[in-house]
Amino acid sequence: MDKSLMNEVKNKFLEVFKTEPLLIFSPGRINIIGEHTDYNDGFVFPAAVDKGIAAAIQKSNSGKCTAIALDMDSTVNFELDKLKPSKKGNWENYVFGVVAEIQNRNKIVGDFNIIFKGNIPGGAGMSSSAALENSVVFGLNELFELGLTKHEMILISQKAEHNYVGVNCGIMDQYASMFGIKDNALHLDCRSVESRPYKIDFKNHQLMLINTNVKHSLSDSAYNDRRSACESISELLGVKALRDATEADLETVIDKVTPSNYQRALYVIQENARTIKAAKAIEDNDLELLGSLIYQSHAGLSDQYKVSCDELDFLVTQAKKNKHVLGARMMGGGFGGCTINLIAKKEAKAFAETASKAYKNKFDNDCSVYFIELFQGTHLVK
Ligand code: GAF
Repeated sequence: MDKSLMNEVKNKFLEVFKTEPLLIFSPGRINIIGEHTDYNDGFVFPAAVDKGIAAAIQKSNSGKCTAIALDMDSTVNFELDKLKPSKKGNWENYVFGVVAEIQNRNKIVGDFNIIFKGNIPGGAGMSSSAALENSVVFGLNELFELGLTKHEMILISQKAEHNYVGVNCGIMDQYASMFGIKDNALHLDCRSVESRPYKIDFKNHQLMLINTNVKHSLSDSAYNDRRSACESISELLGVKALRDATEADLETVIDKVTPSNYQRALYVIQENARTIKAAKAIEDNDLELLGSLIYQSHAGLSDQYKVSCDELDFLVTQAKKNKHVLGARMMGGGFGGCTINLIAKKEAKAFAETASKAYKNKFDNDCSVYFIELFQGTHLVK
């Protein structure tokens, strides 16, 4: 975690509100494999990272609440009994949504001030949104002694995203950000919302992210469309979620679904199976197998689920040309953001340079490379 980021929000808080705040760090996440499986009650394999949101929060006695997003140099004042979603795309929806969802659970929140700043660029697919939601719910839970469990807090964050942000997300991002364990990835069953930690030590290999630095605008609507397609196919199959279906089950309705929805459902069923195999591959330290599952995941996301984009596909193609990259795929919701690469440590820098050059030539835009550490979930910083 970046201490200077934490100090910056703390100092700003002291300067603006003249009281000592509670400090919270809430991490973003990566996901090794298991994409678009969470809202199908399936398996995912995320980890919290050392990048995220630093927040300073304290009660307010000014009769109103103030939230300041330092990154955006933007301040919003609001009253707790007049909450409603702000314009689509505005950052304050993450804050308002969390407060509103806490109130919906008949918990009483008093006036508060919050200042936050992040070091994950928005749109990187590393879930700065879940990190922000979790920092708000975690901070309010501490401040007003709401007695919420971590599981309750992540459901509040998720509902805030559904009802105030307008993305019908699954539970992966909020879970990983809240429950992250240092040096571990979490093999999460999104039905039971329980995970098993896997210590991640790939010896001579490591995970590296490359951010395309693009986020194509259809991402939110396409996300919601994919989710409804999955739900309608589950209904047709008479199962609770696609996690309960097999490829053979899907074949029985082949004439009743569009070819594109058939491919989408097939992708989910296959990705869920890959995620279970990946856990075993990590356990066996079989990095070749893990890498090939990661490449297969990208192919599915791009060709079957259709949530990739030219920039992501290009970076994965670059990775495939380099024998030191065992696996690469788009990460997160898609239509931009990062690729995650499983690469030999001693070749990582060289590949990053080659891929960056090629990317610049092709798109006349820079990509960014992140070496991340797996970190603990949302917590108070003393
Ligand atoms: C986004 C969502 F928020 C997650 O819930 C998950 O569905 C992911 O896209 C795709 O795996 O990050």
